[in-house]
Amino acid sequence: MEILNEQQRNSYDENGYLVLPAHLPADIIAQAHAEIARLSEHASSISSSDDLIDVEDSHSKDAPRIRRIKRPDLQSAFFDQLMRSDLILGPARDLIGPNLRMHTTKLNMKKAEFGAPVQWHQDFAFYPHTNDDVLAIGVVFDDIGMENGPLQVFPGSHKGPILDHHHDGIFSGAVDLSGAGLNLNDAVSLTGPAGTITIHHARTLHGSALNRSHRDRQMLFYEMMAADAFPVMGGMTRFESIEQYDELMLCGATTTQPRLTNIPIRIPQPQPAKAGSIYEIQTQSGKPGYATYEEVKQAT
Ligand SMILES: O=C(O)CCC(=O)C(=O)O
Repeated sequence: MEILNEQQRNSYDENGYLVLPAHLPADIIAQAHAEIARLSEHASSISSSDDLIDVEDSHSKDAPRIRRIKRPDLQSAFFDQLMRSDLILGPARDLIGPNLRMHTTKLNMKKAEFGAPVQWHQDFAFYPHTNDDVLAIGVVFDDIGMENGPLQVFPGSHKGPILDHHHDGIFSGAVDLSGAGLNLNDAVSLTGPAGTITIHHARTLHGSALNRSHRDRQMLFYEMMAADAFPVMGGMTRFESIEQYDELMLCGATTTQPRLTNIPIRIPQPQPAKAGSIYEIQTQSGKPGYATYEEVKQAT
């Protein structure tokens, strides 16, 4: 074990998530804020989402509202280096072994007053793999409390089925909690000071509410898997060749021998008409979930 102790690993195995409070030093958090400010400048030159930035429905060039900075590892050497540092890879190696491949990265901005919810889902519903040594590390850049949309998880849900993320036969990336027999009161909110990291298993059911508070909740997700977890056909992992796939290796050795384990999967097909970011996909779910900014505005 590099970073975690046995108790933390057992807790992850049991509950499907882990929180390491104040794991990153203050200078990294300060640099991250400067990088976020730099990458955010692009928003005032676009009127709708593009390859770099996903914008809120209420965005305009004059009043920019960023929902997500896409692939921060590609847009910023700083976020790429952070992903490859022992601060991030150490805990992942402790949980799923020495050979790690990146799936994707994203920086969910959840800005004060209007930052969008992410409806309940399991990552594995979007990208089923041959085994479930697949996880996401969330890096918290602002203090997160109950009021600014913490990541919420259902403990132990990573041991259950992949729930129904379809609507009218079309993949829509969201779960109806009560339809699945779940109660929001049983979810755990992952709060902590800036510098905290969260880790959740790809089968863990999770989501986060609209940020109506006066404080931003900027959180970057590094998603990765054991190198021998291969995407199952029809999932949303795209690569053109094995060479391109191997470029995603973060550490250790690649393989051409997928490890198959007896786990539940569902194929996220057919894809919805708007198959962009999770935010766009989930607008087509037709399922009850966290209130959106537009719904709250209409009600007040
Ligand atoms: O930002 C969040 O709270 C949830 C992120 C997430 O689950 C996602 O972007 O897929």
